[in-house]
Amino acid sequence: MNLDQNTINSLAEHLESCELKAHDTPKITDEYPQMDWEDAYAIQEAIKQRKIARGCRIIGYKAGLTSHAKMQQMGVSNPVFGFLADYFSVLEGSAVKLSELIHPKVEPEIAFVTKTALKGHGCHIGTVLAATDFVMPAIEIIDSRYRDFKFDLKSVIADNCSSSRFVVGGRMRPVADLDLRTIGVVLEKNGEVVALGAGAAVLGHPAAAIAMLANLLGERGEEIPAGSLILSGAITEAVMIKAGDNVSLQMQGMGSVNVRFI
Ligand code: 0L1
Ligand code: MG
Repeated sequence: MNLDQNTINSLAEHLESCELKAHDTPKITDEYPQMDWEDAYAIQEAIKQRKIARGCRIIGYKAGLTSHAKMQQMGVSNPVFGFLADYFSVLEGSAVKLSELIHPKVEPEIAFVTKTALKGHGCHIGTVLAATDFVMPAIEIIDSRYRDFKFDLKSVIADNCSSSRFVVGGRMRPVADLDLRTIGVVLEKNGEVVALGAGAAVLGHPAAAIAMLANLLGERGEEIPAGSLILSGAITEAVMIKAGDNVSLQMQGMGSVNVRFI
């Protein structure tokens, strides 16, 4: 690690305040170019601890930049991982207020809910599927705190991987009778198709993203608890939205989920 604990805490406070007040900021590596990967995850962890101290519950995790489409869109080559706090969850049918966000985008994802804990090392697709209670369609609403989306991977990790909101819906499906690689997804905005793809866009199999996350957490002595919700990463590139937009995600065999923005 290259940053001391005081710097980590003050960067966590800064980034969380940007999130809560919907203010943007230059990427933090401009001021701290020496920041390394461990520092980046330590800042994310400090943001998580700030939320827990205020009474938030951590309900799960997310994998990001897991598809070639997203990696290409962002100009990076590795997945990243963040956490989901309780208030990130938007109930289907309610509206997301754009005044609470900076410059949000939507992404179609498969959400996994675990029935047993997952702990790396050595997790693989089979371990993940065995620990999965059900999967369901999810729309992730990402909202990077970085001005004009000018960021690098370390700054993104520190910023909890642009986590902001998500909505799940459609049908809960057990994984035993699904091939998650071939599940087709269609994302519509205001009735027009804006992105489409299949589950295999996420690292060849969406469960591979969950396995990577479990293995990363395992290195730190942590596990994914039973009952966690995990967003496995965008199947397509992210799509910008504005007030008045209605977004609908259809996932083959899993129904649809909708969200509107005001
Ligand atoms: O969910 C994700 O794919 C994380 C994206 C991080 C970068 C961005 O804000 O697009
Ligand atoms: Mg995402």
